[in-house]
Amino acid sequence: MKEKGLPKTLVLQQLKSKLKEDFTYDSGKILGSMCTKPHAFAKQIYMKCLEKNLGDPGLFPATAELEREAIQLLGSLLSNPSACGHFVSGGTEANIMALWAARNLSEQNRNEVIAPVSAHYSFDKAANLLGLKLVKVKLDEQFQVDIAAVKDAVTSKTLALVGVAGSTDLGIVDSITELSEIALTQNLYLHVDAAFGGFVLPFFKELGYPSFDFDFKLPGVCSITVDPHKMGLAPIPAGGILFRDEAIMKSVSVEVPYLAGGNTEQSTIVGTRSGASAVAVWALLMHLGREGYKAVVKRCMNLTSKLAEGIEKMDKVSLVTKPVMNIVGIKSKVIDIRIIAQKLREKGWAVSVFPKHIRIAVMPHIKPAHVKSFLKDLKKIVNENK
Ligand code: 0PR
Repeated sequence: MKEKGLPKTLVLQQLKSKLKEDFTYDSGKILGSMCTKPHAFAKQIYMKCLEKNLGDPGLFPATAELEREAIQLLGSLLSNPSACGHFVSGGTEANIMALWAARNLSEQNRNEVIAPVSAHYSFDKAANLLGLKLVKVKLDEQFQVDIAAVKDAVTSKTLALVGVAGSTDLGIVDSITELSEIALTQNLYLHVDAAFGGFVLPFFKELGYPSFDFDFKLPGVCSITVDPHKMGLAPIPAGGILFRDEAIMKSVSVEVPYLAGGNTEQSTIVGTRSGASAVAVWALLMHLGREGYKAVVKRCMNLTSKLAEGIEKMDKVSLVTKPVMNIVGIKSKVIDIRIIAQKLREKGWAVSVFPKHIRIAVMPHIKPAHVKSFLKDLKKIVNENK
């Protein structure tokens, strides 16, 4: 650090030039992200609440109450208005918290968690941190977790099952109904990772898309990850962890007796935590309502169909599978997918590259013109390749 500070104008100038390297959502070039441009109203609220700290609810009881209300609103979206939980830094922390609770509630001799190979890498982190063994099971032909393989993997050491409702690579929804049945009969904890799907799937029935049971409606589901900073349009950081009831959440709580407001129980990994995130989510849920979010999903799904149709018409590339939600997988039998991604990058497009396919997340910041222009560039790249 320099001894003497610089005038604000100079710092701003430097900052402007340094930040130029970053991609922007407005450019429409970010096709591989599960985050999006935060809603303007949420941004406005967030800015108002920068000093709010949910780590000390005795100082900010109103903020803590708004978090509770927002969690209940999300709970009602996921078929359980009496769900409890927290807004955390993201899906990673939410998934860690779920396995933390599962481990604390289980008998001591159990240390295995069964998850599909499609589960997000945050479960590897969670298992590592918590001293658990992650048993990964294969997928079936529809890219859903193979239920027979899950049943085979259950042992006397199993403590939890993980199901994904909107997989990171393809947006696939596992058969949570069947996982719930296994969890109930075998007395196992079931966590559903709906970090992405939690703000998408609840609207499918009304929108006329094939719908899935994945939430607390299923009696075996103990917790759900649902991230406002993905399809919820909230500013980062806003992950969400919802537990079916207090008893589950209490398994990870510690007493913090010395804070203002007296005895406080804290059931998060971190202490100091953004109140602005929680208030912004509350405001957005109130402002958009079911109708607002449904419209966002409808737009993204319509655009997903346009993108998928465009890919289907092309030679040399094809869809990995018909998109279930607003995530599209593009594969090629003749061209290395990495080369296609590299050429796309040279044309300014940022996509995600999985071992066998390119992933596009058709997020709210993507407009029809962006999809059109992407398809044009992709066609050119594919045709140029000998
Ligand atoms: N669960 C699922 C199903 C996910 O897809 C992700 C992340 C997580 C949990 C973890 O969420 P956090 O990243 O909030 O901890 N999914 C995206 C991915 O890994 C995250 C992402 C977001 C990637 C924005 C890129 C990006 O620009 O692909």
